[in-house]
Amino acid sequence: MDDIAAELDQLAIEVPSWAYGNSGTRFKVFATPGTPRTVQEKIADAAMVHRLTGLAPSVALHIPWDKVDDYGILSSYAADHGMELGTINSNTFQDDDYKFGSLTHSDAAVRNKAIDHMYECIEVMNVTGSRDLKIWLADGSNYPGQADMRSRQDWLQDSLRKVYDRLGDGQRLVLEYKFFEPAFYHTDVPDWGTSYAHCLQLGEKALVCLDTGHHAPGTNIEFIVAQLIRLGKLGSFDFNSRFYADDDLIVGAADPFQLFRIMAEVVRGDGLSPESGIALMLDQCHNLEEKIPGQIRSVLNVQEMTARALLIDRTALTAAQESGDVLGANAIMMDAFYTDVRPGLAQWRETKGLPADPMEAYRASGYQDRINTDRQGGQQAGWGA
Ligand code: PSV
Ligand code: MN
Repeated sequence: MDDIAAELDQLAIEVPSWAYGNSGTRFKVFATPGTPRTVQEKIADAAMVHRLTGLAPSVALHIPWDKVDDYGILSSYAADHGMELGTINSNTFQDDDYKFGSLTHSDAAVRNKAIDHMYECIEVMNVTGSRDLKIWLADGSNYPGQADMRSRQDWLQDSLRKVYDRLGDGQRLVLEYKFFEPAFYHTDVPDWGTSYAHCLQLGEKALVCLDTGHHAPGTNIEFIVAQLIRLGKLGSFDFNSRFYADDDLIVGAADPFQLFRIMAEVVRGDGLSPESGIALMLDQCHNLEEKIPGQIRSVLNVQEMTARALLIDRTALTAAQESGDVLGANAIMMDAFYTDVRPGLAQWRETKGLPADPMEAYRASGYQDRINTDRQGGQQAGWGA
């Protein structure tokens, strides 16, 4: 562990404000006691995750779910809790006007409304000091012939250009892709190639956001990671797990080996350092499990798979690859993957004055009981859908 401690220290994961609110499926949203009613309470919960793990110093906001009158006061509130406000997530998928699209809509008035929303998000970033504006579009169509897919690409580039030109120094736009849902026939930004093409046209402040849940089964996601890092166009991750579609489950829960392989490419591409500019975010929902321990488990999963990825013997791997030693090379990867890093990470935490077992420390802290008692009345925060 000593050999990888310096790199491990660099790991910083951004948690999503919406993970602390209620969420569910279109069938039912189960509420939990203690759920935040305000963005301040979400930030307080996120701060608890960071206090116990030392891994999650920033929290991403979603506008309008986290709308407040004064973002300066909100930033100070976050700072008082040892947190920073991170990526600003735009939302152009819950307004009736966006039924047939937002930045890609055939009607310029609707496109302008969506562009104005992006401007509003940039205004928020100007106050919070956030670097990234995240754009995910629900835009698409359900039936062949329903929409002019080709024109929509042109409208999309025009709209994005207007947003891009509004970005200030040090600000960036990250364009997320998703292959389906809510549109079922065609999606306007379905894959990394489409996102990359638009970002390339826009310029260096536009980068791709890779949500691990947004690929077809069997997709080699680590290849996409390697390619985007190689091209200098990987802006951020939205980490989560999927079994079937966009399941938004705890990262590393469905397929820890896949998370290991992804982190191996991040490490291979020097993507852990702040200078890489790659934001490691979570984009998850906790439908059944308690939310704060769910987030603790998530950041620990990322740390565990990162540690294993850092343990890959790169020199030996390169030698095996170059000598055509197929099984030898594979064994080097598997040795790293099968290494139990949990005792080493517990020690790493103790050297930093953190609890050796953050899950247990949360249970023992009494925080959940406290918020269950304190947070009475008001409207519990939810996904908004
Ligand atoms: C869309 O499925 C998405 O991944 C986008 O990042 C949204 O902003 C987010 O989910 C909402 O949870
Ligand atoms: Mn996402």
